[in-house]
Amino acid sequence: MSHDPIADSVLAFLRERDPEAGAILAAESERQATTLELIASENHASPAVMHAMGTCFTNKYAEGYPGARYYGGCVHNDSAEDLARSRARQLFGCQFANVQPHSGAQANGSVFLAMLKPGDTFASLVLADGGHLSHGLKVNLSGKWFNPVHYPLHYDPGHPDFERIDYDAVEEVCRTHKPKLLMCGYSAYPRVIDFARFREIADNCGAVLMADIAHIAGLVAAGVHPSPFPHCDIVTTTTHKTLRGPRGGLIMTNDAELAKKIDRAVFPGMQGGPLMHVIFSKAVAFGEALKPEFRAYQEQVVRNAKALAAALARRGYRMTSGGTDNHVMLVDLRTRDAELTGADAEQWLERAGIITNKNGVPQDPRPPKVTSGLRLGTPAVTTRGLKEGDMETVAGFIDRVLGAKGDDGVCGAVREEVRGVCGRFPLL
Ligand code: DSN
Repeated sequence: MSHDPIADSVLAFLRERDPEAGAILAAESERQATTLELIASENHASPAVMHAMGTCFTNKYAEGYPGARYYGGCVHNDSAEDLARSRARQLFGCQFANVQPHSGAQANGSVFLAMLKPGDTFASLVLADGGHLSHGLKVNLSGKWFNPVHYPLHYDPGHPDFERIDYDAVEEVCRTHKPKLLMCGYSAYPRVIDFARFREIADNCGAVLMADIAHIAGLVAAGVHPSPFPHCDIVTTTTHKTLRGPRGGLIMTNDAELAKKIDRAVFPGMQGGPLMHVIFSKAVAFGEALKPEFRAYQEQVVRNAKALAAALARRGYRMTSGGTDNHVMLVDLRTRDAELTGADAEQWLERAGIITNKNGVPQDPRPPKVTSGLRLGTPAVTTRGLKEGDMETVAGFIDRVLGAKGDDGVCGAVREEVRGVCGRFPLL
């Protein structure tokens, strides 16, 4: 038996038919059930969302869009995709939604394909400051085929907006480089994004304004972070982070002409057959997100993040930008211990059952595989039911492990206590 009913129902089939695969699933199920997941981009999807993915919709080719497919037999696939699209529109208050992108990177790539020609300039925040690899990293298609220019944060520690977006500098970068597309929305940025200010800047330089809200989508859907609509022309997101759906992407707009370009870019431009089982599951997840309890969940995510940041700050850790407004925090480990690296911290914490990811802090002198920071987020532990008071306990676990520099005995002792917390806050 594993620790969750979804895995158990699959294991019932695999036990005899494919025990080798079954053993891998049982182990992953056990790992998720008995560890505290603090990776800001991960979550625990509901049984309904996970079950919806494991259905006969995986058997179907449905290239095209509802009512205009290239294959027969799509009648119920049309219903599933229409349901997902209409719920996405309702959730985010917009007029057009494309639910086919397989991932956030594919959603962003589709927007580039729709809006830019190779060599065109776009403006974004660089990965090292909290952006994403699909926002112009040189090794990614976005950086190889297009011309990214990056706007800065405030890097002066004496500035009141230290490590927050320098909106005047965004304006300056856009005035100088005249990007065709201006991107906002980030993967490691703990503060509220001023979409209205980005709109003004985009208007001043004639750029299309795109927001990648992959991290904050759940907060936006619940009204806990300001919406990119009506300010942004195009909004992309993933569906599996704070939104707590299946792994996938989504693109939205209020502009009918842009919607047509985006649809053509996703299919046939970027992708072939849509993952209909995932689209069906997206519909289920969006239905969950439309319920009042989803707002309460997102409010708790933010309260927990603030509590965890404060509890770590009391133990000598510096949060970049001084704290968090959303679900994520970037912990600068050097204030606790100048020698401590993100790579070591990630490994030591994993041995204690606390799952995190190393992450550069702005202007980090260490390389990306080492880093001086840890990125922490509260969506997954909040799904388990942990509250503000429990964040003090979690901060204490983290500090014991890092203070002892990953000592085996300390990691082992914390591992047992983490199992205890997981037992008190079970999944599903
Ligand atoms: N890898 C995701 C994250 O962790 O933020 C973004 O794609």
